[in-house]
Amino acid sequence: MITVHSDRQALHHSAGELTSGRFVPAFEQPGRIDAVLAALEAAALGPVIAAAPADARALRGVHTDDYVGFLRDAWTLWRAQRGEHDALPLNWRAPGMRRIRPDSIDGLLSYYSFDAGTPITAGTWDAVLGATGAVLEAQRLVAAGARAAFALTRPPGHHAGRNFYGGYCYANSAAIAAQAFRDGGAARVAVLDVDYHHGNGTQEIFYERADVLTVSIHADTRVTFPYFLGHADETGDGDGDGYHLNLPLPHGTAWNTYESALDAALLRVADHAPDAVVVSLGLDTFDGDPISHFRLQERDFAALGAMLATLDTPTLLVFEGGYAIEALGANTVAVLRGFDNGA
Ligand code: Q9C
Ligand code: ZN
Repeated sequence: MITVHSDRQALHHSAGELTSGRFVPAFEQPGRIDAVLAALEAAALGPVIAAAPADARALRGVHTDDYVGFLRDAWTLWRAQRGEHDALPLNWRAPGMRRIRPDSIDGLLSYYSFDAGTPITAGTWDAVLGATGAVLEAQRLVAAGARAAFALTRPPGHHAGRNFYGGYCYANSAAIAAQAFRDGGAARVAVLDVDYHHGNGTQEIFYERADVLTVSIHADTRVTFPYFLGHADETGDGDGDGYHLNLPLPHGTAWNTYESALDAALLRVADHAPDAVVVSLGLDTFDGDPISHFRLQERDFAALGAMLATLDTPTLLVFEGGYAIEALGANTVAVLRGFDNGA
């Protein structure tokens, strides 16, 4: 397995985040990538390459021009008005309020975000361009004939939609890669999201399209972030009707239940007959994850990787969540090894 990352990704490091009413050290932090890189190296899993950053235009296949402009300019505007500390929004539109784009930076943060747990820092934009460069380099390798590649990217992406950020995500790397496969001639693409959290951004981006099937296995959003999407009755709209599948699972889910959901997901993906598969690979389904409530073990991640390989389709694995830093490297290696052994 070849791994692609970017040194720029480390430039996004927030002082902390608002969680459960407290300001705490950020769970989504640069050490996550360092831990995985160290484990990949120790396991001699294959080549690791550092990609060049992407150009802002690379986001435009998936994100709106006004949103990309906001991401590019947000820190500069914030620093000028508010100072060197991380930028966070404080309020959102309620029903009955209007979607008018504000002129002030505080208003713009509110306009483009959906939570207060996703700070914009001095290095966020550079890190996003780094992650986008990495995922597109990995996508090119797969499009050029590699059986699979692993984009070791952060910040993660699957909560970011066409014109919004949240859930630690700013640009949707998996969606950008899926669109790149389409642009490169793939007729059908599937995005399979195995992060603990529902991939609301990916769902939103492709919801009205039949060419990109989206499937998400996640903690039931009746009890878990992001709450307002991810339910089993969401199956796509318009041309995309029937081309989205949500498989919500209860807190406490362990491998036996998870495996059944993964089986159903893989059947749906295979039925789509994709030319390429993009996996949103969150490792926060791990038993020891500090913000999640599933019970997967290291051996289960190996089984997950082997099951992904049974699709026998060119596969791009894109790193998403996973916050148990001490186990993150071993769990990631387990998925990639499982995949390689199953391929
Ligand atoms: N007390 C990803 O895994 N905060 N994002 C939840 C926990 C948001 C996770 C609050 C979690 C977002 C990519
Ligand atoms: Zn997650």
